[in-house]
Formats: sequence, structure tokens, C-alpha cells
Amino acid sequence: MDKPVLIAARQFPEPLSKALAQFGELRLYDANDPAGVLQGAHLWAGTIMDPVPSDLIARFPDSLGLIVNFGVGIDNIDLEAAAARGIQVSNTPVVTEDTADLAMALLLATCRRLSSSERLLREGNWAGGAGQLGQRVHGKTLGIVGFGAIGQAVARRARGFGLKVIYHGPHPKPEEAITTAAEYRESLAALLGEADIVSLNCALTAATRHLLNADTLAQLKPGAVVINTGRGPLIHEAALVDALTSGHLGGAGLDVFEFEPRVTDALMTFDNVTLLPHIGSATRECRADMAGRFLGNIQAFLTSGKPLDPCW
Ligand code: 8YV
Repeated sequence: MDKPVLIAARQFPEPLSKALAQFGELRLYDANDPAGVLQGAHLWAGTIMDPVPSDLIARFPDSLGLIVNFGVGIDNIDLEAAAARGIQVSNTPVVTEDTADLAMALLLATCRRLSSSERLLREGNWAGGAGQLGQRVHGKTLGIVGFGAIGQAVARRARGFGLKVIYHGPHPKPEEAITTAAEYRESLAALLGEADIVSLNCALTAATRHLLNADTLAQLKPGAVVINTGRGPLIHEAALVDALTSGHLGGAGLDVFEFEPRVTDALMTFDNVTLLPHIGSATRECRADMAGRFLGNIQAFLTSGKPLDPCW
């Protein structure tokens, strides 16, 4: 390869853009001149907020061999279209423990009404904050949908808080692949009918889009709490609002939203809902790990033709 040409989907912050520029020629993508900017490019570097749909992939020159994603989720990339053209895709699977911490924080905050209690205290309403009653956490059953690395990291934390853990996914995990005690439920309906709290930790795919919708939300026990640190479109947000409005749902803790960065207005009105601006990986340490992995994937691809974290 001549001097590698890297296309940045966005302006990366200083330390990262400098590190990227050290690999070769760094160009900022220009949607007004895709052909010009992509000419002779070897690598596309973007984040989970930068869509890479099939029509963009169709414009990539034959020289482009890797789409490197800053983030573990790759639902922003049309993986099939990339694979069909032989373009490799890499992610940064180093957000497991930080995301699980946030899921547990959301679970506790939502069940114990931390956000609204603190808001009332800040408004000078001590009695109002102290008068809110949340739900007990220990002794309850947590249903985890998606029992990969993050789901299992949530399970480990939950067991420390005295929760029973059940999980659902396409297949039961072989025992040697499970790092903590958890019982498999073959159907989503079985999990939803048994869990007091549900945590979504699966990837967003065509099969999981709107996994929680009006029908499946109705299968939850009255008063159940939903936690989402996966991807917003796993939940049909309008149906979630209805389930909260009717009182069927006991609460929701959300770090991700269907129309990010827009948050459905009605969600802002519930005291039993905790809302965060997609901060699962937002610790200094995790972002440094992600940057290291992002750059490591580029380095490995440029030297061996294979990234460290191939996604297909
Ligand atoms: C986000 C994430 O990148 O890795 C992922 O897939 O969703 C997170 O790490 C981060 O929270 C910024 O929005």
C-alpha cells in the first residue's frame, strides 16, 4: 500500500485526530464531494453516530479495506453490504464493565427514585423527596435480554445486590461460557412474565428492533421496571410511554433512545423514569481504552491486513 489514506467520518478530538494522522493522509469526509474525498482511500474511521449505509459503501473505492468503528455496537454500519464487498469492519469491545456499571446504576436509581428525589431536594422540597417510595431491589428477579459480555457483567453485579438472574437470547449459553449463575428462559415471553426488572443488553438488529413494543410490554408483570443501556430502537418509545402512562410499568431507566439525540417529550414527565444521554462508556478510562483499541485495529490492519476485532 502507498501512503495509507484514512477518511474520518467526523472531526475527531485533538489527541485522536493527531494519532490518526500519524498513519498516513487523514481526510475529513465531505458529503458534497464523496467521489473526490474517497478517491484512493484505504480506511473509513467513524463512531457509532456516523451511519455507514449500503449506498455509502457502494461509493467506497476498491482500495478501501476497513471500516473502523469507535464503539462496540455496529448497528450504524450495513455489515452485509460491507461483507459483500469484502470490506472488513472492526469495533471496540472494551466497554463491557463500564456499561454494566451504568446499567446497575440505572437499575438502582430507577427502583429507588434517585433522580426525582434529588430534583425535589434541590428544589427545596425535602419532604417531597423523602416521601417518594421506590421499589425494593434485593430478592427480586432480573431478566437480562442478551447474555453476551455486557449482559453477563450486569448479571455479576446484580447477584451482588441479591437479585435472582434469568436471561433470554437466541440460544442457552454453554455452561463454560457463563461467568455467573443465571437461568435460561427459552422465550422472551417467559422472561417478561417472570422478571421484576428487565435489562436490555442485546445488539440492535432487524430481529431485535422494537423487541419491547405494545404487545411485549403487556407481557411484563404489573409494576415491572425496564432498563436500556443497549440501543434505543430496541424499545418502541411510544408504546413505552403508553405503558408508563397506564401505570402498567413501574419505571424505566434509559441511557439510549429511539430517536437519539431527541428524547420523546413525554418521557420527561415521569418521576419513575431515569434518563441519561448515552453515557455507557463515558469514563476517562473507558474512552482511553476505546481509543487504544480503535487505533490498534488500524495498526493491525495496516501491518497484517486484519484488524484485532473483526466483526464478520
Ligand atoms: C458509545 C456505545 O459510543 O460502544 C458503543 O456501542 O454505545 C458507547 O460506547 C458512547 O456511549 C458514546 O455515545
